[in-house]
Amino acid sequence: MDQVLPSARSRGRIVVIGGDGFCGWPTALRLSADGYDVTIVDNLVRRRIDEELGVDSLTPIADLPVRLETWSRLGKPEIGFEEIDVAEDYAALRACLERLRPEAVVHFGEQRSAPYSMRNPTAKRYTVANNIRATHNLLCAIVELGLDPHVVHLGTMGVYGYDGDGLEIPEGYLRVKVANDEGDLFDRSILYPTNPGSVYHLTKSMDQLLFQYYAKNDDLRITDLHQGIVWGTQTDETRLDERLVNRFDYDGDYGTVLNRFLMQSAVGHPLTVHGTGGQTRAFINIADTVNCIALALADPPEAGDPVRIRNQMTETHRVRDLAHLVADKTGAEVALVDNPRNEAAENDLRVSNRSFLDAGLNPITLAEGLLDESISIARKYRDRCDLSRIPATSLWTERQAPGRPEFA
Ligand code: NAD
Ligand code: USQ
Repeated sequence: MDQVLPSARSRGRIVVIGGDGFCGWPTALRLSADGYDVTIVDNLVRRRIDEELGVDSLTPIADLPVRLETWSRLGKPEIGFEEIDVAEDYAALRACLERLRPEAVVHFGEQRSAPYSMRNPTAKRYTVANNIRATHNLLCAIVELGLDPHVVHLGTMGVYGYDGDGLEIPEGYLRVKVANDEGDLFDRSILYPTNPGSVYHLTKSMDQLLFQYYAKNDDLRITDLHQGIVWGTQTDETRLDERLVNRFDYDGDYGTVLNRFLMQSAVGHPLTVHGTGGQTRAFINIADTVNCIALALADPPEAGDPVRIRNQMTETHRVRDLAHLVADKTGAEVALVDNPRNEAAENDLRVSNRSFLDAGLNPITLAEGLLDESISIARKYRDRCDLSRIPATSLWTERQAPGRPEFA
């Protein structure tokens, strides 16, 4: 198969797996704007899951060919697209990598909703099969082809778990001392013990072991980004044309908490705080997601290095504090609803994000006006909201709904 040569001015070829999604689309545009030759690999399953759930992005997202044509018409470099299911079609993935021989692969291509992963046995099994096979197929194909791309994977803060007492979570590794029978102490650096809170988060914990093994055995160069909850919609590139607008999920499965609160305030729905709202989580704006990936790509590990793990988050907040922040800004009502999840009612959270700060990240925070942008987007498109899709109905355990047919 012919190999694709980079154009003269290219900073290198990058494959963005999952590049039609919420984080992948603005990242693909940013990397293209930065001068990389970008090819999106996606099987468009996320759009099909919307159909399955009977919901649509609050923003009217254009089909991927229209998105790509719009980008080219703005005079930007062409972005390639290959429709491949990387979990199911190993041969197509391998052929794509063989042809492109990318310098980097950014891997967003997984089922990313915790509630969706807990809906029923079918969704649990799909999430595990899709996510683990996607990651393993990528690593396996790179080794089979003898390639050496920098693999940048989107992991999650949720691998660390959320029943902490406020002790700072390090970036991936925990330094421990282990005693032998004589009581002599030995230093060890181990993967931070995982404590996933959903089947989805479990797959990200399992991904970590795949990365650890392939970095050790095959010298693959891997960065795993443990990302917090992403909020916001637009980036500098997606603002350029309405047909480039990013996805805005608001439904009970895919909508994440802050974007849901912003949208709920726009349609006059009470803000749906689960339980007491004492859950503390890590957050990052979508523009900083893109900034962090650019920074991670600029600083690849060497062959033989352990997996480089970076915590990709900029601030932590308690859910009820976010609800009151949005309520104070918009006049929305705050409602405490039964928590559909099996999670700690209250937790503290402190996270190190030292490596991105040291690399020059200047974090965008909730205080910086982008909340207003999200509120105005939510207001602009509120007529597209289906109020019946707002409640979160995926329950974590059978005991929360005994006899419910979908758990049978
Ligand atoms: P998304 O669902 O919007 O996008 C994922 C994309 O991957 C979709 O376009 C989907 O079609 C594609 N995809 C899924 N399985 C695939 C397969 N087998 N083959 C090819 N393509 C496939 O999700 P997102 O919000 O953009 O998240 C991207 C990544 O970032 C995920 O891995 C997620 O775990 C991680 N992440 C997201 C958040 C967040 O708040 N959105 C936070 C932390 C981490
Ligand atoms: N929550 C509410 N009300 C809502 C929605 C959520 O109180 O209407 C609560 C949840 O119970 C939970 C918290 O808010 O305690 C966060 O929920 P979320 O849906 O915003 O985020 P989560 O399920 O953790 O998943 C999201 C992304 C996932 C990513 C993860 C990062 O969907 O892909 O991995 O954020 S993290 O949370 O840091 O693990």
